[in-house]
Amino acid sequence: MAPTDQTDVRPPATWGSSTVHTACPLDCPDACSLAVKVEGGRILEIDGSHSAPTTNGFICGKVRKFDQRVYSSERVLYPSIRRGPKGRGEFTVVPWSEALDVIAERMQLARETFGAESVLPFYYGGSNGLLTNEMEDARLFRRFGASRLARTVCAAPTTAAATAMYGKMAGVAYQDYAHAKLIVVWGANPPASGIHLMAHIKQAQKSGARLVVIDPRRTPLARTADLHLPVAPGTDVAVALAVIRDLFDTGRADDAFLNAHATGVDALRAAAAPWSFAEAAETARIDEAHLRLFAEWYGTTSPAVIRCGWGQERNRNGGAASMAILALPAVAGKFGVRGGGYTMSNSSAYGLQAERWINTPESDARIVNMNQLGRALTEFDSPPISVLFAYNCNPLSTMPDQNRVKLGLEREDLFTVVFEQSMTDTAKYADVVLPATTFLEHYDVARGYGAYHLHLVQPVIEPLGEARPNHEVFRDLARRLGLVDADRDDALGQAEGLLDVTANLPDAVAQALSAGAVATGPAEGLPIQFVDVHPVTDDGKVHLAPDGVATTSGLYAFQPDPATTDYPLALISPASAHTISSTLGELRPGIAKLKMHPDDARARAIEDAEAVRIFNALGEVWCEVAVTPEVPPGVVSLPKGLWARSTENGATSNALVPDTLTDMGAGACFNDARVQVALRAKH
Ligand SMILES: Nc1nc2c(c(=O)[nH]1)N[C@H]1C(S)=C(S)[C@@H](COP(=O)(O)OP(=O)(O)OC[C@H]3O[C@@H](n4cnc5c(=O)[nH]c(N)nc54)[C@H](O)[C@@H]3O)O[C@H]1N2
Ligand SMILES: Nc1nc2c(c(=O)[nH]1)N[C@H]1C(S)=C(S)[C@@H](COP(=O)(O)OP(=O)(O)OC[C@H]3O[C@@H](n4cnc5c(=O)[nH]c(N)nc54)[C@H](O)[C@@H]3O)O[C@H]1N2
Ligand code: SF4
Ligand SMILES: [Mo]
Repeated sequence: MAPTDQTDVRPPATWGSSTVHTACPLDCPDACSLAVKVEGGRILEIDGSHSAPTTNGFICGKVRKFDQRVYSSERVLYPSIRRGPKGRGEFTVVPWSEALDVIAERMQLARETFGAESVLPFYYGGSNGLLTNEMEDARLFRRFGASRLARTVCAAPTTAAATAMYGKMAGVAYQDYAHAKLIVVWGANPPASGIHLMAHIKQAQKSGARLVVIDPRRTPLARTADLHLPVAPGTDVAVALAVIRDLFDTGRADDAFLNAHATGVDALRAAAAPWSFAEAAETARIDEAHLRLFAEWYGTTSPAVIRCGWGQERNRNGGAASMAILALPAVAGKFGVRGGGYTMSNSSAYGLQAERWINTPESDARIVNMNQLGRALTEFDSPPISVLFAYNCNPLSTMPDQNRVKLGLEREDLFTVVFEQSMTDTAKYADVVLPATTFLEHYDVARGYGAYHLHLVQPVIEPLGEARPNHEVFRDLARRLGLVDADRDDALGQAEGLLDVTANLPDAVAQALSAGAVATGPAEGLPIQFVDVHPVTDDGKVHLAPDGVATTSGLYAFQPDPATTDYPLALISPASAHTISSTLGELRPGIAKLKMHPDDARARAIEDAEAVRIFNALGEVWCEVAVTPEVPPGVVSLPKGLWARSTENGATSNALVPDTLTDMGAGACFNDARVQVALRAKH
């Protein structure tokens, strides 16, 4: 079907052939290389290719079935305008030109009535490559003067910690895990959330490496570990500091390394001093002997690598925890050898910079923290949010305090645009819905934040219906608002022209991209920390007690468990193998299950598979229960990324998640909800 407005996606050279090579830009550390079979312009099969080294021809089940999402009856295919009440999801199809005219008018009206800050762009873009997030959209909204968004929903505390301490130094490559003798997987669950690390962990295990998993849940990975520390959510800072104290006490701290390469050693040592093994084990609700064993293994084994994830950051102590974990390899002197050090996010490894391309300075408009969207929509009044433009994001499903977000979206005086691929829970609340292409229909540049991959995403089929890529739509809207650069407009109309962004890349990377190859690594070969890559701090050292780091509780501070007698259980909502955040949630069958420990179930006379109500002062979720020792007593777990349809009452874990912020980075506290659970009579 021909789009009604101009389109500039040119079929790639391989168009019409049976297999197109592309890459996966979804919010996953791995950024796989893909081989997609097409016939008659339709996707037949999506599989891994061998061009990216760690993909090695194999991908996850989610993306293997991504064609079901592309061709789903819930795909948004045409621009449309709301006809029923907000949230009902009833729309009338209109031409692109009409939809964009209406949006431009409403944005102008909002600016005239309340000022430009009353327009709020709302995006995250985790599943977008470099060309479809904070590019043409950033130009438009900066030039318009819209409110700025703090993109804090994910990795805010870890980024704050890694930046202050190491300047986001590049991490240990997946392949180099094979060289480690001790692997610590801390707050990460790679069998679900970054599967390509697993082959390298297994290879190391075969060569005799030990595996330690630090995770409240007894995950399948934890079951294969030599040691599993089922820490209570939010207590990692105590555990890491106890190990650091022990390293100093036993003389296993690497003084030579610390003297040469670190600052803030005394402050860290002082912060660790109160954390005896006994104190930390009691705080984290783990076995003291196990904690001692971990400290001994970590203090005496090399190469040792820590895969630090994001599970530990999503609570009130997330920044302190991430800092204490990142301090470990410095104190213990684990750097400087292949397979030693840490991996957190490698997203900065290529030094990519879109600023030159955006060619517009940041405005000084107010900054809205995305984790407090509900508050912004319902409480801000100087000016109020009058236009919400959501894209690359599904906030009703993925942001904290869902009921407040919903209240905001229900406001009759709010004009909401949702630019989407699927009729998400958020899109149902839109006044105007715009259809977006998927990564199988547009150009992008995918960058791994775990695996060192950077490669071209190219369309394998023509856009479905009237779906259009972000840059086209934002440019068209900018043109209507008189905000385009006359001299760049045409060039940027070409998908190839958009790849001009590669002009900002280091030569080797740009060449690899334009040749359709995969750029790997920030250095020649795979980087060894403190040999090939170094802290990107002012003095090139690791800062164990960085000056000026903003924390609400103090460096390495532990804030106690917020549980109350009314709400004694900690609710966590980790990544599941079925979705990427809420993407693909439309394909999830059945009602979600809350995992609960047998002791907690018994205390509430709840049996496996019964219908339950999970509640706190913010809301409630109706679903089923799975009674299992996989979660420890006092902790319950629901999957991340559920859509309303996956529970009996349409609310998901985020209806119970407070919009409080983490100690550093103003991040979201998804794993810090406290709840009660009760039996619910089945209808
Ligand atoms: N299949 C799949 N893959 C994904 C995603 C997805 O939704 N699905 N999401 C992607 C995104 S957006 C991200 S940010 C990454 C996240 O990647 P991960 O960090 O691996 O994922 P999470 O599931 O958030 O957290 C990992 C583990 O932390 C545990 N955990 C929870 N609270 C704590 C705590 O206080 N301390 C410790 N030590 N552990 C804790 C959880 O039980 C979980 O097993 O994954 C990406 N990959
Ligand atoms: N309870 C709980 N909630 C969580 C988390 C948790 O651990 N627990 N994790 C959080 C984390 S780590 C993250 S990163 C966030 C992610 O939260 P979101 O940013 O909301 O991510 P998704 O749910 O994947 O939604 C992205 C949407 O963007 C759309 N999209 C994709 N590409 C394009 C495009 O090119 N153009 C347009 N216009 N649209 C596009 C997709 O169709 C999809 O609906 O979720 C957070 N929410
Ligand atoms: S979601 Fe992750 S594992 Fe799956 S194809 Fe994409 S990059 Fe690979
Ligand atoms: Mo994330």
